[in-house]
Amino acid sequence: MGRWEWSQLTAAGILIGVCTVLLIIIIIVAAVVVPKLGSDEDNGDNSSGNSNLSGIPAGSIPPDAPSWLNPFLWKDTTDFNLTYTTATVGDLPIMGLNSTWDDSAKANDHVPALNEAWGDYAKRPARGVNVGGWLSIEPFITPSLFNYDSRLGIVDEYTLCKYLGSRCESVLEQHYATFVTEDTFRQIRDAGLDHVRIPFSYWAVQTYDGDPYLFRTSWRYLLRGIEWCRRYGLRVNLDLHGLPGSQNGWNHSGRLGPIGWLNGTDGALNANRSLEIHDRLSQFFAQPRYKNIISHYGLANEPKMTFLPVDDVLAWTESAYRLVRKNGVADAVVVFGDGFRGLANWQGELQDLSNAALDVHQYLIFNVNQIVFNHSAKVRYACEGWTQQTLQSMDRATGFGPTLMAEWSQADTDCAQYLTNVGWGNRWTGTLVQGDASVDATTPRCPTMNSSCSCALANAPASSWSAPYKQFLKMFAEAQMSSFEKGWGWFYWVWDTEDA
Ligand SMILES: *[C@@H]1O[C@H](CO)[C@@H](O)[C@H](O)[C@H]1NC(C)=O
Ligand SMILES: *[C@@H]1O[C@H](CO)[C@@H](O)[C@H](O)[C@H]1NC(C)=O
Ligand SMILES: *[C@@H]1O[C@H](CO)[C@@H](O)[C@H](O)[C@H]1NC(C)=O
Ligand SMILES: *[C@@H]1O[C@H](CO)[C@@H](O)[C@H](O)[C@H]1NC(C)=O
Ligand SMILES: *[C@@H]1O[C@H](CO)[C@@H](O)[C@H](O)[C@H]1NC(C)=O
Ligand SMILES: *[C@@H]1O[C@H](CO)[C@@H](O)[C@H](O)[C@H]1NC(C)=O
Ligand SMILES: *[C@@H]1O[C@H](CO)[C@@H](O)[C@H](O)[C@H]1NC(C)=O
Ligand SMILES: *[C@@H]1O[C@H](CO)[C@@H](O)[C@H](O)[C@H]1NC(C)=O
Ligand SMILES: CC(=O)N[C@H]1CO[C@H](CO)[C@@H](O)[C@@H]1O
Repeated sequence: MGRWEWSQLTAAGILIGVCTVLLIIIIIVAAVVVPKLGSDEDNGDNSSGNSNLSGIPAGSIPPDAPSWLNPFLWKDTTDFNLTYTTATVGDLPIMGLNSTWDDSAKANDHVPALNEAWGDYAKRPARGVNVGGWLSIEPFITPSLFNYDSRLGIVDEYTLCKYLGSRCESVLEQHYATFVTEDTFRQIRDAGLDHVRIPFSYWAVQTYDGDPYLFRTSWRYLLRGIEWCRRYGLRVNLDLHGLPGSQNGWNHSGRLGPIGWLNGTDGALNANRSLEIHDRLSQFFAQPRYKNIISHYGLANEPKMTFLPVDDVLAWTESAYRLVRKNGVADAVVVFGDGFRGLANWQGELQDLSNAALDVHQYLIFNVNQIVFNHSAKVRYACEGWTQQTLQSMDRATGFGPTLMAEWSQADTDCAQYLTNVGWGNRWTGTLVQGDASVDATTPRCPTMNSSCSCALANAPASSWSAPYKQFLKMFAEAQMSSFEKGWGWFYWVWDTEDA
């Protein structure tokens, strides 16, 4: 996380055998182009939208068309079909999509084209990356969006849009249009990857009860992103990252605070709303055009099952699974989060769901007893610990069975700006005080565990990193890929951050 973007993993050099098995060489040739926020679009728009779209007469759009059907109000019209249509599937607009599609592209010569079967993920694990911080924003990924006086308490998408009010639309659309572009997917393909996980949140589909979230604008960017993946032969893992009420109370669910999904007064209502969201999404993504490209359909990112009643989450997951299949999402792997409850606890749970996979997110920086590992201990744990966990989970006798790692990183510290939260310190230097003693870190948690713990190295420009440090990063990544390829594969977190 933070500075540990995929593109900094330059594995083109000598392969070091960190695990006892042969490692897979991933040739990274990507050079990151950092999208700059705040620049003006040059496609003829003014502050409120496009006033001149070539080929589209203004009169072709009814004056009362809602903004999501009116390209004259879109900041970016590249590659969208601008012909007006009110057609929907699952009550979600198809506006912007072309009628035909072409699934003949393949990401590289080692994987099948989209219109050929991928085969068994246990034999050909996914190698992917997340376009995180794009349609579900996160302060550490785009700190410039959260650059306000701390007294305003702007810490997540909810508080940001609440503060911005009607300006939320232009700020977020500017971000959607620039943070991820067609070139992003081309670079992902060129980096040797074959899958992309796209996090998005429920307000792409629906908003409720005075939600401040920007309604639906992210929907068309999601659809265009999928089309761009198609162009480069990349398969897509759809990741519903924020659910009504918040499934984990973390900032990246949209709203930091109490969990309101399956908990609290509106817990059941929010569970029902989440099913309604999946009812619509799965009708939409059951269309033939998505059959080959949506390889993974995610139900809920990181439900906090260490707090939520486990049986309620399992029952919700089963209902969502059956709904999605009933609506015709037939081929995609249906993905659900491990809920941080320990992989062994999944043995015997939900095992009758076919083509479903457990999603585990592996990091060492969010735990005060693991972040202190020195470099060799981190690599060792990534090799041994995570191989053992993956094998245990993949075996239906000792775990759930199919298991993938849809998030992991090379992060060694939690030093990046806003990584823990806007305004909070970090574990590394022992400055993380959040009012909960069970997770606070008030003494330094770098390997020396004393006042020499510093963020200076981790936060320095990559160009200043030493050769041994870069070698550690490479070995740490290779160890993880080796472990995760004993399962159904992996998705690096995250492709890009603003300061990369
Ligand atoms: C800006 O675009 C809007 C929407 O198309 C249009 O109504 C308005 O006249 C334009 N304003 C300027 C100054 O071009
Ligand atoms: C609209 O755009 C077209 C080409 O994209 C250009 O030729 C034309 O001059 C523009 N009209 C106005 C009023 O800006
Ligand atoms: C849709 O079709 C138009 C016209 O052929 C094309 O310019 C555009 O690139 C297409 N969009 C996508 C996402 O393929
Ligand atoms: C653009 O959308 C319209 C309306 O849905 C459709 O009739 C047309 O075929 C689409 N154009 C292309 C190039 O796919
Ligand atoms: C569960 O909901 C209650 C009532 O809204 C709330 O006070 C509590 O903080 C929630 N629990 C968590 C862990 O968010
Ligand atoms: C949500 O609740 C409503 C009202 O009780 C019910 O009609 C609907 O079937 C529920 N939706 C789902 C997907 O369970
Ligand atoms: C790293 O940590 C391991 C386990 O605590 C220890 O055995 C090893 O000596 C340490 N290595 C260095 C270089 O400090
Ligand atoms: C921190 O601990 C390390 C290893 O024990 C030691 O070498 C170093 O001098 C200590 N630094 C300070 C400032 O105490
Ligand atoms: C308090 C909180 O929710 N913090 C999380 C905010 O999101 C980052 C990732 O973007 C996490 O690392 C924090 O734990």
